[in-house]
Amino acid sequence: MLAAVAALAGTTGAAPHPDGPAAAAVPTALAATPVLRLTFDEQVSWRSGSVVLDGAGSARGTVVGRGTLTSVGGGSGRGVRYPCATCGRVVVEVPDDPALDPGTGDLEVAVDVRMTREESRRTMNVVQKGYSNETGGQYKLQVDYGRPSCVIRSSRGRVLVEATSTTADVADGAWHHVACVRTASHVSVLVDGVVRARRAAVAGVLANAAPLRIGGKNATSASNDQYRAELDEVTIRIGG
Ligand SMILES: [Ca+2]
Repeated sequence: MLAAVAALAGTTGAAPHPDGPAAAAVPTALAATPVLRLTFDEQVSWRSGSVVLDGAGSARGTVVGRGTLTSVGGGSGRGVRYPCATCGRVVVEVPDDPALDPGTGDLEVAVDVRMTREESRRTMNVVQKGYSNETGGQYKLQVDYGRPSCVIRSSRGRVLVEATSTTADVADGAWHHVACVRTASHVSVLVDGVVRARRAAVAGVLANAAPLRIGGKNATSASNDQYRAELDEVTIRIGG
């Protein structure tokens, strides 16, 4: 696998150590204006059917499922608490929009998360567009057992990047900014602005007809990988 990665890196002119933290010239976050930003700054409770506004006050998402999202002190302003382990399943769905599909371009999926160790003891999908078998591909940011990881599936295949080190652990009860960044040559997991895992991967076409879902893959399914902690500031950026 490493040889394959090196070969891919060689074809794209990437740094000589594509998986190492010393790799240079790899953007770690996109400067592009967000195509979506959900701030959760309203101090309300969201139930099934509730509308979720973006940072400009426009309706962008809808709460789906059986459960309640409650307002909490957030990573910036207010944030939202997802249902506890016995409190139902719920996701925020943002309808499909071509603006949320990177095509062959750069992509950043970012979110602030806060969870305790106990809350972290499960697999949790935080932000995703598309299922694993979705026509057109999938992007997904998840936190499994307190460690963030990113899945990017495009016309060039599926890439899973897991941040497994203790430095990437986000289950300490504090807010952490987690991001998945895809560039032309790499997929990276960032925690609080620091690259904690990275793999070389040539960017393929990623564009699907699925909604963006926040907090789970499908609220109607028991195997929802339901998020059961706090989150804030869901941000999607697409670059050239
Ligand atoms: Ca907020």
